[in-house]
Amino acid sequence: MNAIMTIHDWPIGPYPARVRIAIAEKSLQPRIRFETVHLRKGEHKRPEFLAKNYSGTLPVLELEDGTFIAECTAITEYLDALDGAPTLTGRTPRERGLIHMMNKRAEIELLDPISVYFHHATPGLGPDVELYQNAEWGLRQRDKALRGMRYFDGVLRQQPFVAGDFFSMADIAVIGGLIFAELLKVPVPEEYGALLAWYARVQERPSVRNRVTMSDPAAAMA
Ligand code: GTS
Repeated sequence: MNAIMTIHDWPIGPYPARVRIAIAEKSLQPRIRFETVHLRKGEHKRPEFLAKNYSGTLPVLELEDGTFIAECTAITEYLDALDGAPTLTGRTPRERGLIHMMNKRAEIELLDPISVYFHHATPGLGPDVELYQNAEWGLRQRDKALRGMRYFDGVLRQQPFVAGDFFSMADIAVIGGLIFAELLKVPVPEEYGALLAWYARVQERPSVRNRVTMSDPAAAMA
């Protein structure tokens, strides 16, 4: 019997989306249960949750033996390695190095800046959660994310996927960034045609298309 794992989750969140996509790519849905942590109520900053993830962020993977693994990259690496046949994090040392680099670059140049924009230059998660905001810093980070989009457009002019010839964890990180940007109405500029074409293509993958309905968000948010 395969163990059931828990994802501590926010169903519509862009970071949790990364792990939901990885779960579907690996066909692990039957082994996962989702437990919603209400970000807008600040549940992720309470001591009970901080004991699971010191950083106070979602998602967190809980293994059946009580181990907690936080950070999308770490969770994806764990899930990808489970069946001994990695598809998302690379098989050869070269693939693994390139995917890790591009995944990190997607976080540094696109996803994390757009998240900072959300928390600092928009109402974010609301006044009870956003205890310190710096709008100027947030707006700078939005500009950084737009520069990141230009960079990834250039990458995708050269190759079909973010880290090379196949869909990987690095694509999922850029998808997370574009999901976040879409939610905040920061569109990808029209001239970034390669990025837009890639995004249209990856959105056709069932893992990306069905990520929110993977759990039952209506019930989870009730
Ligand atoms: N580096 C972390 C990771 O990769 O897992 C970042 C995770 C993260 O920022 N998650 C968001 C969060 O917990 C979830 S969401 O914004 O995508 O819904 N944010 C809450 C907060 O207060 O920062």
